[in-house]
Amino acid sequence: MAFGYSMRKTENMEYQNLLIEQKEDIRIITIHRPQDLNALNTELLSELDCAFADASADAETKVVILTGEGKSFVAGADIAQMSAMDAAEAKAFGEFGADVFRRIETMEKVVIAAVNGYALGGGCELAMACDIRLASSKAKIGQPETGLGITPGFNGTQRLPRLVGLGRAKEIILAAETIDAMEAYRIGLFNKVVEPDQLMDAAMDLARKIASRAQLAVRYSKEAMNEGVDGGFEAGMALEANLFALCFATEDQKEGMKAFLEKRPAVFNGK
Ligand code: CO8
Repeated sequence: MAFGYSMRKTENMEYQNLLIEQKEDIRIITIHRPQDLNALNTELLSELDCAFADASADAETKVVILTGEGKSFVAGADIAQMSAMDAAEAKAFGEFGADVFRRIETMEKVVIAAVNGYALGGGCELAMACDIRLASSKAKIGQPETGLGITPGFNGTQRLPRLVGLGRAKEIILAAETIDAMEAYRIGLFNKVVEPDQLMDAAMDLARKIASRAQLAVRYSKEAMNEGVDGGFEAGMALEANLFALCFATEDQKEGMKAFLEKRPAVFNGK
């Protein structure tokens, strides 16, 4: 699948709307535009694109956690910016955001969304572009666009039905429904819900678990799942067969199986 990031590193990039932290081999990207509840404008989308490209190129980073500062993960695309757009500008903005999200979704490293609060419109779409969604019990998620006179524009119409089924997706999008964290968990939109002060610990625990696995196997598994969902079962079958075989050319496959037979934990080197 030809998406994800090429190896461009954005050395010394200064972000106006993001905080970047490195904890062990885990990169934490925090969206920080709290005065507007982390609403996504063009500048913030560009910064996200750079920050994920940087995490992708960073050899130390194995897993990325994406979260938001304050009471919101992302309260949607910036309505003030969008309100002045004509159709051509809206198309360009929608396509830019959709491309940024698609690069996040298809990057070779795992991305965990730690949904701390509102994830509405573009925020719901951004969370859905991440591989796994953990949420605070205070989180609220939904697609309010039809109440603003628009459709979702960062591919919510495509990702939501894939995650929760067509009927539920239609209810959420057509009725512009915002649902609470437990309901989102019940329908499979959130993987797990924890108390607000436990959210980052839960995200770190999961990130560490994934980071401890054989990284090529993690990457290939993600790629095969994405391909199957997007390109169909047979395309996914073919890709899985190739990637499965490729694993047998890795040092980590030798180590993983040897460690099992020797009844000891595996020590992977990512090769
Ligand atoms: N855009 C711009 N500003 C926002 C947004 C937003 N999406 N959300 C909140 N803000 C601002 C508010 O205007 C307010 O600013 P100010 O203090 O200057 O008045 C500040 O953030 C705080 O917000 P509230 O006072 O409203 O806070 P509340 O706690 O009362 O309410 C809510 C929180 C419920 C989240 C409320 O702010 C809200 O409903 N926000 C809008 C949610 C929404 O409709 N999101 C969807 C936007 S559309 C979208 O995302 C489309 C994506 C695809 C785009 C494709 C492009 C073509």
